Amino acid sequence: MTSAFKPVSPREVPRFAGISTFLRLPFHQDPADVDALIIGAPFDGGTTYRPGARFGPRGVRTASALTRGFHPDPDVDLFETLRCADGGDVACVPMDMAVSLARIEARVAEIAAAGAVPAVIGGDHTCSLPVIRALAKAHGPLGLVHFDAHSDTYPAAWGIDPHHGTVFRNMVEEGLLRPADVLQIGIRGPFSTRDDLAFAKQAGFTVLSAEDVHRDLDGVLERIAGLPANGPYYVSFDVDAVDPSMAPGTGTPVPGGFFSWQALAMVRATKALRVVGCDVMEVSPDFDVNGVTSLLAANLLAEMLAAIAAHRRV
Ligand SMILES: [Mn+2]
Repeated sequence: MTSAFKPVSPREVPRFAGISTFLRLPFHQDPADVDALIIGAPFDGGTTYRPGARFGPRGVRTASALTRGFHPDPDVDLFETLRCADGGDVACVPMDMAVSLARIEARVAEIAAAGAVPAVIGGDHTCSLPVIRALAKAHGPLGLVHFDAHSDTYPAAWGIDPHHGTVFRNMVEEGLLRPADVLQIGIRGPFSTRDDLAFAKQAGFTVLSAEDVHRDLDGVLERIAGLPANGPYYVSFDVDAVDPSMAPGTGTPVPGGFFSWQALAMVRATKALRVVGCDVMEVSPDFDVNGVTSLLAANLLAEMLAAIAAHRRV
């Protein structure tokens, strides 16, 4: 399939030249023309510790210039399978969460209505809430593969709910998820209290720690691939799931996380699922070192798209 919705040829325009779009894709805002539309959600007003994820979309776009389209595992050429474009950023308002989340939801609703898959670059994890609100309206309740150091099912903070640590509880309370088909991976302590994971477990989530990944990655890959296939899924990757030594550019780092190769392998395993939307969140370039976090985040999002392409091919 030949399509205009693939990266500019690096033999015509060097990878370091031009205005940064995700994967050097065309900037194109109409989701009706593509299979996957990448959008930025530059909002970090739900952050409880170090701010800066509002700069995530810019950082990830710049770092994505070196990412290529053919993925040997799962043996798929992303751009021959999916027409992709960079749809630009949602116009978030830094000091107005309600307006920002409403605008993200409206944009994702447009993308879903056009039959395209939204791939969202955050922004803090609050931004996943309006994405899943829109997708659940379009597709019904979603299963979820959620990579994170934190369960993000925690209580309000300073009277504010939602924030970036509440959103997966909010989604359950709003009926947006199929809790039995939710896998949280990478969750680790220390926690604030002994009961921090009580909500997730009572809701019916399967919660796997980073240590579960380190001890038995193959078992975790099987858990992902073994999720019930009947139903739409969402993949959400908080970059703080990865160890801070490999992904320091984030707001709430926790030691003991994934190696980058483990993260990529787990994202690849989502090719078994029908994924209707995905995101990479919490990249905060001002805390990064030589852009390593943005580079990994760009590759994680590209790997999510390749997994979607691989799923559609079979
Ligand atoms: Mn998170």
